[in-house]
Amino acid sequence: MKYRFIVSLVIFALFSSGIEIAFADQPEPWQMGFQPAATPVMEQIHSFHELLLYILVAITVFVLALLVYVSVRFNEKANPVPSKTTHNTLLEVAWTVVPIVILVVISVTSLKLLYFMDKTHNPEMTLKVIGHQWYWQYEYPDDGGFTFDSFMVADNDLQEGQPRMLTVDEEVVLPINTDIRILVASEDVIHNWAVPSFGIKIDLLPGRINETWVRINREGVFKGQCSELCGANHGFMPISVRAVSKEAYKIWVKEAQEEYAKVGNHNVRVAEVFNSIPQ
Ligand SMILES: [Cu+2]
Repeated sequence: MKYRFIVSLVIFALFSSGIEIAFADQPEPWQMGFQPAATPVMEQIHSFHELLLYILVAITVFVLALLVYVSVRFNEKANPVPSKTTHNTLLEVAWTVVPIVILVVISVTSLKLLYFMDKTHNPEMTLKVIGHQWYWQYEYPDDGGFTFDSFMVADNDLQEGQPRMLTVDEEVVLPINTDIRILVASEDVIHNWAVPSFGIKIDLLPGRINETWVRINREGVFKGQCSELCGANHGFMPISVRAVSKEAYKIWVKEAQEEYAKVGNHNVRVAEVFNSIPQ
């Protein structure tokens, strides 16, 4: 009983100490695997990765066992007179067919996943992401077409609990359990909008629109970064997506439509933010 009480106290303390930290999906010190999945795509990437892991562990162990076996069984001492055998039909067919089967399994699974990731066929809403040197611009064409820019928060302006180089001034807000089409493009050079928990890493090209999709299955804050070398401040354009309930999203949209209608010349903000980043 006492033990349980202490555990719940610790959990409560952890959660109340920093909701931002407890719920944000972001890289952690000494992290080994992927970040937890928040979309069906990332769930499938997780299982595909597991499948590959099983296959490669099995192959590695098998080859290692063969090597150990031949060096023990067929070394000069144990086997002074080597056999002159050169062919074994069954063995040769096996070592051709088995790798083919493995490759077919990998390619079929991989192609299925690629097509699944490609697009959603019945999007309930669209988000546009436009890359700039060096910030993101987001547009909500289905909710009146308001748009805003999202900049990194410089070290000096960070508040407690906000992760360095992963915090932005304006988060993208999206509803959970909604098929969202994401259209991406760039205004200058190639950027890449990458959010690990969503299983998204897509190039933003000038003069071309690329498409991907998400269906976020839980509320939270999901962190990502630009993942294409796009110039001097490439490392200073993080992504922050806040996933909220559909009701909360509707309320946010109303506020956003008013707020972002007022935002004027964004070049002023560009100058402000870049002056605060140490060069
Ligand atoms: Cu970039």
